[in-house]
Amino acid sequence: MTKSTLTKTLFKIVSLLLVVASCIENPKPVLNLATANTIEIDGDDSKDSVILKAAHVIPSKNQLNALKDEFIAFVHFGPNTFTKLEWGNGMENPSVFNLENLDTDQWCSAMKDAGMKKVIITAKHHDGFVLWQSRYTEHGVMSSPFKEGKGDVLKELSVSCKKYGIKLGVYLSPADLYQIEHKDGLYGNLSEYTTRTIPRPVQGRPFENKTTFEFEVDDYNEYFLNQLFELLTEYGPIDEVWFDGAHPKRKGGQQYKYRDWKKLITALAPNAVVFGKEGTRWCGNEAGATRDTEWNVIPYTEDPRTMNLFADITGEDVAGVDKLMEGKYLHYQPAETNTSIREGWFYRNDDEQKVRNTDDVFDIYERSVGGNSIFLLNIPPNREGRFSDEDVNVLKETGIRIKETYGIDLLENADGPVELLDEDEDTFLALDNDKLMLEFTLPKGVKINRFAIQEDIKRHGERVSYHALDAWVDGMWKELVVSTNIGYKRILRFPEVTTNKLRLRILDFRAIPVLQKVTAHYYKSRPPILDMHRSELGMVDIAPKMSDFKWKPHGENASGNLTKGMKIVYTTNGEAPNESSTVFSKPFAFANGTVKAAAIMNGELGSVTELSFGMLKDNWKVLNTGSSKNDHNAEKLFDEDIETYWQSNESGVNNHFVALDLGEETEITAFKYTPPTTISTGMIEKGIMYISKDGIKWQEKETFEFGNLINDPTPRFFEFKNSYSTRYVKFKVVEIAGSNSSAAIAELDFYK
Ligand code: FUL
Repeated sequence: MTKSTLTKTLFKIVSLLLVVASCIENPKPVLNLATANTIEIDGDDSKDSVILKAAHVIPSKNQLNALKDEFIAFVHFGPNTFTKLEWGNGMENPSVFNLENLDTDQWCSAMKDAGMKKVIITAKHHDGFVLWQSRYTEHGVMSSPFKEGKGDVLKELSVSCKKYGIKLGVYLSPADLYQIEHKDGLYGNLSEYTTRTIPRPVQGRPFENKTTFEFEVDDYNEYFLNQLFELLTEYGPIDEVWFDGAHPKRKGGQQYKYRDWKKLITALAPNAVVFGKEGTRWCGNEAGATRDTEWNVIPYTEDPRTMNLFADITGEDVAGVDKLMEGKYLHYQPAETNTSIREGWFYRNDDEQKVRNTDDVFDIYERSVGGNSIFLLNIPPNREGRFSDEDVNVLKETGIRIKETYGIDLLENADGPVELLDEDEDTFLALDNDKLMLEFTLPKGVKINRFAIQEDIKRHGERVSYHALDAWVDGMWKELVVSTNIGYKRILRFPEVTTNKLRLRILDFRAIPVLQKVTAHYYKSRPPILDMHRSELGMVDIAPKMSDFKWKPHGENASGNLTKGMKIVYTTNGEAPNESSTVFSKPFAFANGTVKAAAIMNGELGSVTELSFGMLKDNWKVLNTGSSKNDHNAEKLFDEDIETYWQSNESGVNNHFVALDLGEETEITAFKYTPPTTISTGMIEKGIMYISKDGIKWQEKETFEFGNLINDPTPRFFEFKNSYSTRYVKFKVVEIAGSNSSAAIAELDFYK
């Protein structure tokens, strides 16, 4: 018998015993198979048996803890904070990291206020600069002016984490531009794979932890393992290790011996969940978008327990039944919904770089944590070594909303299945096939608009695939909302209703559902987030952002309900709007400046939305272009519609330019490039701007460079070295992101 047949037979025997045991102990056989973190699909499995297996895949202890942390922080900090770039190139002089003050206590206090449980810091981003006192490189804080080379950002953060009770995780980028570009760099240096002892001893810098490992590795893997050893033994405990899949560049066919990294992590940081490998996965976007249905049982064609390379899992349906059928292994792997509180992952400035408002962050919180995933929100510290005030306020406000809404369970005194209402995480309720409805009766009517449900994933995996919630209103049941899967947690959102009786109906499932907890809540609606748009003729319109209210049950207009009695106020002089600002009543003409607007509801001022508008474009014309694809002519880059875009043809090096006539001679000081968002190609990474008095003879004036556009296609603002008086401008594209060969611009704006 081969090892794999033996394992399969054992699995079947254990499963059978479990079924028998569960039938004796409990009349409802809720465990039909042995549960496991990974279950193999056999050649003879039918669709039904695959579904049943999926319902028995459960999280590991570390994955479950990661889910229970719910809301966690990301910190992107390094040379990019000072160079204002999204991606460094590895050639930065460490002296750019000119940090004079560092206040990690302030970071942790703000995270604590937000209700975040863990922080993951970019100990090393793609540029290869290290934020800790590594023994194995000079490219880092040790060569920077920060505390005269003696500073250690990670050490200070780990001390603050302990003080504030926040768990610590490390981001260690496998891509390392310093090691790629530097003449003695180790990345892809084609060194031999030989037996190496980790950690490599360094004279005068002994380790307190005396564990050693032997691995067959090359220079870069050894370097990486040595650094992991430092991170996991000298700053711990470490609760997450974050491996980014992004690679601005590669060299020499460098391979990563992840299985060896994993051995080190398992031994030195047994509580750490590993992101980007079999532990947790990327949700597939960096915008804070969530799937309506996020199953965490993921199909793999190779065994994830022994895999070295993990591809990104993207797309809308990644683990529906049809997808499961394509796999050979079913593996539990929660998604991390990762996004930044600011435009971009690194801090650039306090005026141009926009910060998400509280409504936005709270909305993502509800969709991600309440959508079976972990919410990982990045807050990039500024050049003063602190979180900026605006970010701190948003974190604080978000924390208050979470506490006010979810800190109170309106089912506290309800009658209903006690296993679901008590605080004991070890009680659960298995439903009956013929009784899939649960009722909760309250002593008196309460106002609710949120309902949270948790399955007993720890012991029984995720099973529910469709469910509905009803309220008893005017002597009858009224359906409030229907939804799909549940898993770790589903937060249902619906227009407020006053009721003393709620009914949960399970409508479809992968195996008999086993629930762990239900709670009901009331979210006090705030003035809505606003949206601004300028027409081609330069008229600015302001209205509640509809996309934030997608959860419109039964055709009822939830947005309308929530915004009753609302008024919108705005300013154009840079000041924040307040009660006495101009009331918006109809679109107004505006150019060259910033509009700040907020809604006021029940006397409460909502989050400020701001948008900077360049000069009017009504007289612009296209002078010429290198090329344009059908339906993507260059007029599209000044039509005030970010959904449409100019796109050049793939072939020909001289195809990628566009020259514009601005209608009259104008003094310009900056431009804004809005990349297309409806396609993920064509992002302009490098370019040159020319000006001309006659549209014939051109003078080169500015070169510009933008990073991380594919993952983060938000507008980029570029300020000129000088102001230029010109009527004609030309943009020549020098480099397109992701080795694409056709460039695109959704909108271009010039500022006076
Ligand atoms: C991406 C990186 O390229 C970004 O710079 C950032 O670190 C983000 C979290 O992951 O892939």
